[in-house]
Amino acid sequence: MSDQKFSSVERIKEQSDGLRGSLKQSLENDVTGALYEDDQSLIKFHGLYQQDDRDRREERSQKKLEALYSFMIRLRLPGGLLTSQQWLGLHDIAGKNSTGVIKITTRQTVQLHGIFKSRIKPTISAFNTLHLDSIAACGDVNRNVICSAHPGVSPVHTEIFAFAEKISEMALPKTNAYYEIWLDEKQIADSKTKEEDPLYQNRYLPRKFKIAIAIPPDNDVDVFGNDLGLIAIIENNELIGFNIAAGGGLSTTHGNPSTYARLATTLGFVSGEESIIKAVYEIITIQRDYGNRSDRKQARLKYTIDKMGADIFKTELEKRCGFKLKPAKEFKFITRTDHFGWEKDHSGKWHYTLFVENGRVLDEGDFKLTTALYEIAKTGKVNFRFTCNQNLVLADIQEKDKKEIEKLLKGYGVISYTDNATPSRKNAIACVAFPTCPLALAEAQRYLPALLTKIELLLKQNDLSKEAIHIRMTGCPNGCGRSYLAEIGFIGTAYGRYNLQLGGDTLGLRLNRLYKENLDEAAILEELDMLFKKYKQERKAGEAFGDFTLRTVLS
Ligand code: SRM
Ligand code: SF4
Repeated sequence: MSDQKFSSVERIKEQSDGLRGSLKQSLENDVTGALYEDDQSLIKFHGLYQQDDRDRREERSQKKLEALYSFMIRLRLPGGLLTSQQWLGLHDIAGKNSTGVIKITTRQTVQLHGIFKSRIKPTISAFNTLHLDSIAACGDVNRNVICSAHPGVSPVHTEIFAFAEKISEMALPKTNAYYEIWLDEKQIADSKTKEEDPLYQNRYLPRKFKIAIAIPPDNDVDVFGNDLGLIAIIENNELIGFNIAAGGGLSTTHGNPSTYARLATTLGFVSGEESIIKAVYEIITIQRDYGNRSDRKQARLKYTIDKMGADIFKTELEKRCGFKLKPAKEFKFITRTDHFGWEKDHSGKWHYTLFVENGRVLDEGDFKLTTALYEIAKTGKVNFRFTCNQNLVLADIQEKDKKEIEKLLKGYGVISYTDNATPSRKNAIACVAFPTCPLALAEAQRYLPALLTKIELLLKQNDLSKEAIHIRMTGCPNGCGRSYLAEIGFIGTAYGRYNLQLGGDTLGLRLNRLYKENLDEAAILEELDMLFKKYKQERKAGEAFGDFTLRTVLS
């Protein structure tokens, strides 16, 4: 490894003094809305991204003004849970410091956009009073640990949610930088020795690292799309351990054939809390030690595993763990769709899962979702749990409170909004893309709703309105909306143009494939119309659209 030419981010991490860099000085510099260049990389480890409003780039450049810089913050929220109190706080912070839109992400947390440099500290400080942080929500470390979202469906759900917390804690960087920079805590004189970080050392990971916990029969987390997937094995209502899968990732780069999407490889089964945490820890250390640090396009665990070979990877893991993995246990996924509407759990509490189109909580026209959720939070009688499909579960509602919550949901039109959305729309996911994402080549969340209206018409004309087809769109091939696991995946190639991917399954167990390249809207609709007609006429009984396209047009 020593003669490798490291990427520039490696130098930035290593010289960052525990992720401090010159962030303090960057913040104090009021000549620009931006940070110093190296700090733009470092701030990600603190859960923030520097962005600029791409809708206004040209106008600003014509006026010789610097780009309109602002920051996006992403909370670290293992398992995606907020109390009512925390939701109220989030609502206020969003209104005061950001665009006001709360964006539920595909990794079960929330992002706020449009925070000016001077408002970062007040934002983080306000979150801190709510016992919330954004540490390691981004950067070359373990990210938000996600977990199947349906609370209390079985008695062991709570026990499994606790694993998301424990793993997140275990994999936090040990530096105190976040507290010093954003919350004005004093640097401890001997912080260097106090901050020893055996997991990340001073080089952190070669790249981002993602962990998901699936609770069968739900695969709402798309567990095999993660660097590390844990599948809970439950027998006789008891959690007996987890199957462990490693090396998933859902990103590619246009024109770079050495990049690919990959499903995680199942390595085996582990039981006992200590052993499970140990196995997770050591998978991270292998990636730390063997991951590619010179080419960031080859740095994710999926490439490390393919380079090492899955068997050698497993042997190394067992050596580091000091125990052998047992053969993987049987399990069955039957859905990855959110359980919309009311559901009662084993303890008698109620949950209402509502549809939030592309995860955007806002008051728009007559549909005032922001206000509805604020009023619901004010009752103090619900918890808020985010799903990895960008939706929201109002959770843990007592029988005696259900009527009150239902009245609010009905009054604000949330129930009819959820009920009236077609199954395909409810399953759809779109990433953020324009105007904030610097990597976007095409629109996603601002465009998919309108495209879906046209697709719904085609489905209706073909008597397919009741089909719950998984349709996902991303503004570039990075795959933030997990388009490579969709039955119909749209991947942005240029403004207004998308690759059309087909053949994914309904459970997130199969990647889709490129069907047609670089289509504009008219071409997309023409292709889909043809495919829907064919599907209607030639499908086998019960055959899902993704299975059908795999059999007929991709084979
Ligand atoms: Fe992502 C980068 C948004 C889930 C793969 N992702 C970005 C950035 C931060 C752009 C950037 O680097 O400057 C986007 C910010 C846009 C904005 O303005 O908010 C962004 N990613 C998102 C979110 C918000 C999409 C959404 O609409 O929900 C998701 C936030 C998740 C979270 O809360 O942590 C999000 N990103 C994903 C997923 C899906 C998942 O993890 O289940 C993937 C594919 C899975 C994977 O990682 O393999 C994903 N994002 C990427 C990549 C490609 C990584 C790679 O291996 O090459 C990038 C670009 C990069 O890292 O260089 C990226
Ligand atoms: Fe941005 Fe691309 Fe991710 Fe969409 S998929 S949010 S365009 S990086």
